[in-house]
Amino acid sequence: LPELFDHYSEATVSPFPECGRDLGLYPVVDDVRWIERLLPLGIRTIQLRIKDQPLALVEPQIRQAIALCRNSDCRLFINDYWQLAIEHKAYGVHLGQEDLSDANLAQIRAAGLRLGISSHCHYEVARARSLKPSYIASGPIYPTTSKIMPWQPQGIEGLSYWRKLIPQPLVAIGGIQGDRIKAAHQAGADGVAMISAITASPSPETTVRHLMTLFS
Ligand code: TZP
Ligand code: MG
Repeated sequence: LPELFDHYSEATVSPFPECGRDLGLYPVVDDVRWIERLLPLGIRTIQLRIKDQPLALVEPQIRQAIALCRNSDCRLFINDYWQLAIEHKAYGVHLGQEDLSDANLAQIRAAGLRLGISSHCHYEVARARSLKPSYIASGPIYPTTSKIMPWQPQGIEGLSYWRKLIPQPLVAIGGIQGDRIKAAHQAGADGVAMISAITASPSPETTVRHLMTLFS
């Protein structure tokens, strides 16, 4: 394995622009209305992850989200829709490994957008690393009901392991809520991404305020 990683780290592609290591609490939401709601709480990193909606509903949300986050100085990563992200000058794009062969990474880089890439296993971590993205997201750390995946939860031990192999900023994702943030942060995560802990909370604002205090 170490040889495999050395080989990948020799790739000569230029790196994507940096996004910093202070990613912090990283809500992943499926509607721009969540962004409107969470920005006033001081969120500094957020992802708009819209799945299974017609493009006519997606584009205006992306446009609005970009404008809102620019005004609030919040790093907005657009999931999947890299062309719209470029067109409307988003902060960054987030892609899964299944998107990497179709997306034009050179175009994303040339437009100055940051790139985050998901990874769930050795092969995916190695592939992500070779592309020198702005950050790599690893998971699922804990069991999650927000995404169906073939991978087992990796636990904090798995996260510590990825930390040793990933030089880029690292985002932990999957089943993270409450005090689990602390463990993920201590294991070296620069950001902690969450869907249901925030969007399924009976009181998302209270939850987010509390979660932000744990990330320090
Ligand atoms: N990728 C890995 S786990 C996951 C994604 C998109 C879902 C995370 O959602 P939750 O509700 O925070 O477990
Ligand atoms: Mg995708």
